[in-house]
Amino acid sequence: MAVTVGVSRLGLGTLRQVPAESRPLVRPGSVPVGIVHLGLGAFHRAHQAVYTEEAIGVAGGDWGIVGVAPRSRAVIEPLAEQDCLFSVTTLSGEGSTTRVVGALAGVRHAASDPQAVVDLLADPAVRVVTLTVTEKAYQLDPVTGKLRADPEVAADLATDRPPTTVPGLLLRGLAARAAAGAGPVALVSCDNLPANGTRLRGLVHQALRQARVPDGLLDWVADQVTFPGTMVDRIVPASTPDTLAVARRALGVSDLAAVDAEPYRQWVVEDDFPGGRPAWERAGAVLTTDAGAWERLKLRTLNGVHSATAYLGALAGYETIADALAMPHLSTVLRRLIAEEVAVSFTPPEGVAVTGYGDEVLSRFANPAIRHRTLQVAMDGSQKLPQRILHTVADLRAAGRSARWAALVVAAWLRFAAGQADDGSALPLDDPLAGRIRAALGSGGGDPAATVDAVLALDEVFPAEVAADDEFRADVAAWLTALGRHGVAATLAGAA
Ligand code: CS2
Repeated sequence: MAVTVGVSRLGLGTLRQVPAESRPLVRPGSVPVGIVHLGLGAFHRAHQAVYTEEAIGVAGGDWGIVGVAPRSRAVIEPLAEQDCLFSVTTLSGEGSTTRVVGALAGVRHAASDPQAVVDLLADPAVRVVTLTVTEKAYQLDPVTGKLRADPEVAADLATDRPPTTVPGLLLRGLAARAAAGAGPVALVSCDNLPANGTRLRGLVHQALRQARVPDGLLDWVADQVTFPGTMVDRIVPASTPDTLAVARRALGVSDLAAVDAEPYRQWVVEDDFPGGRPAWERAGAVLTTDAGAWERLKLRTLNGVHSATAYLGALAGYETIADALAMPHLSTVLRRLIAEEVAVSFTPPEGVAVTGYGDEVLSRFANPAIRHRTLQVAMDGSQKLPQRILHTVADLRAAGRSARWAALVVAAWLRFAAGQADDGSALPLDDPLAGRIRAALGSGGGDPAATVDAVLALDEVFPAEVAADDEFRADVAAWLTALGRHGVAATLAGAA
């Protein structure tokens, strides 16, 4: 991305040019490291980094973050050039505010220097490791939680080569930590996985067994490593040239690692940190003994409805979630999905009405200042749909209820995956299972019922009881037929 000539870059040396209200809450570089974060994407920068900085600002603590980019260098260079400083612009219909965050104490690139990451994980100063690596990087089968038979993971676990995968990095890091006697640590998944703490624990334990490490290491992990579950929430679209332009105007210097985000944020964290943690509650996080109900609420309502909006919106030709939501009848259909299906599929946290939460979610999606692309939310559907939609389906059907609106979301995903919008333009299928999804779609030979049967047979995506459910399959096929014949707009008009 172009740097505007004549505008200096954000960094320690230029901070004093930044308006006082936009400067960091902590003195950058002054906070010793206590956290390693894997996954330096926009979400981490606008979520955990902000909570951590605010917590340190109020309550102190040695909780500086070293951010690790597992693969891409794209964000490493700008952050390194900017002394690890970046800004978060909070966007609402009423305007924006921009603030530089000073919580990052260092950055590392795992792909080019995995040993540096292993060394960090073995550093006694590090007592918390957080992750936002996206669903697919866990390499877990979304339905069963089993570690996938991926050749890269297998090579990481079976050999001494430098680790290239998240399971490999964690395993090597924990082995080094145990060997160094570096003390207990919490590994905290902040990805939108179901029961993310339990999944991450499962990943580590499976990796340990596959790698055939000495029993001593298994015992050490059981004794010294915790896996608190979390619910994370903030809408943070991928940064664009506009993001950088808004940040530059607000800061007076250019920031090539800038992110923007909605005003809302939430973090519910299970309080199981054997080596301590930042006072995140002082920054508004909820510390609890069980985040499960919050996580289900958020994955099924917010993320489920997000995916629904993304697939229907992309098919109907809308570029952003906010624009898609304005299409006639969509919000009526989404409200019915929430009230008639999501809300009755699980027990929400005490005192929370799912329909009220859903209304708030829809108004957040409608924030006109957030240009969240439908295609961004649509990607990796095979990794997202189980926890966002299919668990809802399984619970509804087990209770003898209809899952007709959820079937519409699955049909929209199938039609999206087939690669053509209602106006005939091409839609990209960005998904680790793209090849298998395409093959299943192809084997249906254009017949909706056969297509549904073939795709629902993908057992990494569809729980067996959902795939075997005739009524649900018929609902999906009926929607797929309607979407194919009439397109999204007319299908919604007929249904709402
Ligand atoms: C979105 C999420 O990209 C997606 O799939 O549904 O990233 C969503 O914006 C966040 O989970 C909001 O907390």
